[in-house]
Amino acid sequence: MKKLILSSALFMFFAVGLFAQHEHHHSQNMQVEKTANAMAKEGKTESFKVYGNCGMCERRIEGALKKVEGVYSADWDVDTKQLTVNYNPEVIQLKEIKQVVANAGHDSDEVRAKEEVYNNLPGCCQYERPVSNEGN
Ligand SMILES: [Cu+2]
Repeated sequence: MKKLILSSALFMFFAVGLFAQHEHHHSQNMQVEKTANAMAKEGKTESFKVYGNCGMCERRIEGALKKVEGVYSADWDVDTKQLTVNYNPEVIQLKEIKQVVANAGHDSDEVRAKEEVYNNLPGCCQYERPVSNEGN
């Protein structure tokens, strides 16, 4: 009887050991997977000028890009007027991102917002438009 207890205790010991090892291996795989996902999600970062005035503009610009597939992050700086976007170039092109921004009412170096969209912006947001890029 004592021998039986001892051998089942030994068995348990090994079983737990194997299980623990398996778990460890498993979590290591998960880590590798996570890292791969993070790499795929790293995207490309670009900055360009977007015309605007205030915090409302910031929310409008960033908010418009938040819903766009392939755009991981968007940050517009009210002081420098620089929009920094991190995106997946296999899903969306920079020009398309500028088009989304223009659709929200904001000119950039490449795409100009339509007159009626600009005119619909609140008064405080009606920035001085660049004269250099005639569009539409
Ligand atoms: Cu504004």
